[in-house]
Amino acid sequence: KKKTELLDAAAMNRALTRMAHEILEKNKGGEDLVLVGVKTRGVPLAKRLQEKIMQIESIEVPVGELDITLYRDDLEKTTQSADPELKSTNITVELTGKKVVLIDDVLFTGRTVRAALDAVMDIGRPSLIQLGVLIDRGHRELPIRADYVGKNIPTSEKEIIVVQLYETDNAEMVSIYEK
Ligand code: 3GP
Ligand code: 5GP
Ligand code: MG
Repeated sequence: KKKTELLDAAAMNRALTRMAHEILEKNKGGEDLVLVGVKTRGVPLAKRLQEKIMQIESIEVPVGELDITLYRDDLEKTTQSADPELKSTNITVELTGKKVVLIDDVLFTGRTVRAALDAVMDIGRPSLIQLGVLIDRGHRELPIRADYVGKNIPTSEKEIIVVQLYETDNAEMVSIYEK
């Protein structure tokens, strides 16, 4: 019920700017990169990174979308018995031979990313796949880690990170709630 602000708009923007630089540094530029946002909030984040990469290196990196949904009606339960499943994709760009950077808002158990990896590899054969997340809240249940992290926020199982973006929430803030 109690809400604490962790990142304001300026801090989020700085984190995303740094991530864009890190993506370009690690991949020696934007050549052959494809950003794939995981819906809902991974998509606007991927588009913002695309914009920043354009500002930094004047290269347009394509953005695709994956919709991966947890088939459970109870978001209270943190550890999942049900696995997230792919609902839809909107990736028109070729992935084979490309460097795919998956982008999501929050990394938690890693199960969504696992499903995203499956989906990407069904679509094509990337030369490599990396992961960028705005928030890593810990509690991994799979051997998955992010290459680019906006902010590490150690959480308890009972806490929820709320990510609000202008594009989806008419607000720009990351906060933490105690359930
Ligand atoms: P997103 O689609 O932008 O990722 O899962 C539906 C929404 O509920 C997600 O939005 C996510 O922000 C929010 N959410 C909050 N807490 C949780 C959680 O513990 N697990 C999942 N899967 N989603 C959560
Ligand atoms: P995972 O599959 O790693 O357990 O969870 C990752 C997905 O669930 C992400 O798409 C993320 O949006 C959502 N998620 C998990 N925990 C949280 C959380 O505390 N806050 C928000 N906003 N999303 C979460
Ligand atoms: Mg998400």
